[in-house]
Amino acid sequence: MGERESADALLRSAIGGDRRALARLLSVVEAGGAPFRVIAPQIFAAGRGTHTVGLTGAPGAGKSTLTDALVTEVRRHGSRVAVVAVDPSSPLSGGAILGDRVRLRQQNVVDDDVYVRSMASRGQLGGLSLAVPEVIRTLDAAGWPVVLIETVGVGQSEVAITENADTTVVVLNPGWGDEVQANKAGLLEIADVLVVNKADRPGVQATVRDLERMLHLGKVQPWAPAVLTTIATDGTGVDRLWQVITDHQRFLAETGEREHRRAQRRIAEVRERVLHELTDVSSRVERSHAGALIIGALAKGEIDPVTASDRLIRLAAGRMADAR
Ligand SMILES: Nc1nc2c(ncn2[C@@H]2O[C@H](COP(=O)(O)OP(=O)(O)O)[C@@H](O)[C@H]2O)c(=O)[nH]1
Ligand SMILES: [Mg+2]
Repeated sequence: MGERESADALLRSAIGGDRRALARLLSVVEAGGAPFRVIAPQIFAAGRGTHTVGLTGAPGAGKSTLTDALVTEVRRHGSRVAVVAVDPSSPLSGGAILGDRVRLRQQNVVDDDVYVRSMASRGQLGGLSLAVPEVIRTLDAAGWPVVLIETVGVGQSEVAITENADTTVVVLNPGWGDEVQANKAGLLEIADVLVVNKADRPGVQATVRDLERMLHLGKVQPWAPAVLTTIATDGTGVDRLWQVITDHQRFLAETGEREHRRAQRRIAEVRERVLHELTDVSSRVERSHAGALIIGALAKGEIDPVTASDRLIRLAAGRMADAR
């Protein structure tokens, strides 16, 4: 059986509801290699338009706990739900360590209508930021209408990953100047929904007030980000959170904003992919025999940098032409 056939078969089985096939398919997708590339168009074509919700915020804010509470809430409404837990900062931690952080309650773990996938930045050809949208697409193709994406931190790459979501939920805590930090990190700008989690702790109302004040300073937008409070550990406020998330989904659909955003994201994604692949070709060419000769001549001052780069680009173009 050829690679194409097997990836095809995995996709068919995954679409048919086979979870083990889906897990293997996601590994093929994450690896980003040739078998993935041949089925990428089919995965795209099979997409039905899943609603993606990104949760971001500082480590310890309660994202994982809130994700589990949201899974429970989504299931209460009868919809299937997938969770993608992304850790861009950990190149080495495999699924086991990361998986441990997405600790769903037992009722969700055994639920056939809940699916969890952990991703670390390990081994992908295209890097994690290229793999995440493809993993989401694959879950979409496999019939998961809601995908929650949890990132572990608030760095640049985490924010970029959150931007793959239709609805971005920023999770903060009361007190400690969290709202100021979030503002500095640019989180208030990307938030469709702001959640002050750990509302069982002091300072909730002050934090909510500060956030609302900061939001009002921003420009008027057709969707005004809501500020909500939750206690993720006992589920308080999570029903309201899910309601606001679905309100946002409806807003996006009705205004045409959803398709607009998705199209913009696809364009940004392709730019990143092209850049990544050109960089990849460039470094492979540099390491090739012909490339090393050019670099050697450049190092010795026998040729100038412009000539060296022109020659390397010509080599790269030749390689790419051969590969197609
Ligand atoms: N008191 C309180 N603790 C919470 C709440 N939500 C989460 N926690 C606790 O905060 C800690 C970090 O939660 P976690 O979900 O792992 O945070 P993450 O790093 O953002 O994913 C855990 O010990 C949780 O039990 C809450 O609403 N109230
Ligand atoms: Mg977590």
